[in-house]
Amino acid sequence: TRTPVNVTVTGAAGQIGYALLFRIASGQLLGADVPVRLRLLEIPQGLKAAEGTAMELDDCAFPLLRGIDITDDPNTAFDGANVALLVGARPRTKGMERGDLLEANGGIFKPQGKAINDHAADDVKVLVVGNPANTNALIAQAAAPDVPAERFTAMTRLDHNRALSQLAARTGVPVSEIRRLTIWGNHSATQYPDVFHAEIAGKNAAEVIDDQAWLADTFIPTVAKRGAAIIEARGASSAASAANAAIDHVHTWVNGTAEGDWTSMGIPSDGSYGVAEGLISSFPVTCKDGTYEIVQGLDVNEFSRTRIDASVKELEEEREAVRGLGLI
Ligand code: NAX
Repeated sequence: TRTPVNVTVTGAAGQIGYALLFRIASGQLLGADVPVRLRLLEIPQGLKAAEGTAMELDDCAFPLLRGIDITDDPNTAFDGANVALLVGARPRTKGMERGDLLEANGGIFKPQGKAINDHAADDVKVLVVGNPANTNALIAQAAAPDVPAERFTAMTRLDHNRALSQLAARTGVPVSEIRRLTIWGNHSATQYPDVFHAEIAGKNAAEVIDDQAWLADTFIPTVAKRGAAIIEARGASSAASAANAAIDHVHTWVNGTAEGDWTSMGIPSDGSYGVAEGLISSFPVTCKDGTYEIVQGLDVNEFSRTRIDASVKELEEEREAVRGLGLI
């Protein structure tokens, strides 16, 4: 029998954690034949709720679930971790400046990065979901010099999926017929969902839509502000869709992208497409055998260039800010 894969989830008692853990335990993260062991990391105040979730996980009698450990110690939580989902973060509260937000999150992601560095398995793959996801991933990565930098990724798959769904609604074509969409840049309001290389039922998406005003004034802001629209409607931030995107991100990373398609992941830039090296920025990527590669050679038109540059500029500012705080 296969040895279980250790999956560490931080913020396990939160709302994304609640939507995520059952899907991991049922085999949807890694595959229906891959046993998993869960490690739940919470802050002390969250431990009791995490224990409650673990009781429910037990009560599902998932055949693939080989154990659950709950802890408030990152060194224990990341011990032997093969997959690390960093969901818990410090949310922005009223009156909080960006510097305060970055500093508070530095206090979370720096020690977690160090614990991953010192204790995780050699093949560890890290996905940061907690916001500001790209810069939190950068902080964790900087604290883990012994782990290959490309193992630290940030989630833009929810933005990718939101964009797919908006295109499907506009064109009446099912999402399964839409390929090669790209989210560029930061997981923030400056992100850029790019349809110029996308295909809708085999035809170029920009030509099918043929309405640049709709792209600029409706599509892009709808995707970028979808998180706020969910909060407005639901009275709580996206949880099940965020958990779903985290499942998709890791599943694709491990099991690969479909032939002829690609996905979007926040990954350390190698300088491709003029994105400053080292920034964790979203790119079009293909995945195979547990590794990913940036899709090369795409033409970037004027419309796209301006928007990619604006989002990358924001990432550079965030990097400068965390440098100034001594977090990287
Ligand atoms: P919740 O506030 O429901 O849960 C967060 C949990 O993290 C809490 O249980 C808290 O106790 C725990 N936590 C805090 N600090 C911790 C630490 N140092 N170690 C371990 N656990 C810790 O938030 P939830 O709705 O689950 O969202 C989690 C994060 O995902 C937030 O930062 C949110 O902004 C972010 N999101 C990111 C998205 C993305 O696309 N990248 C989309 C959804 C979501 O908004």
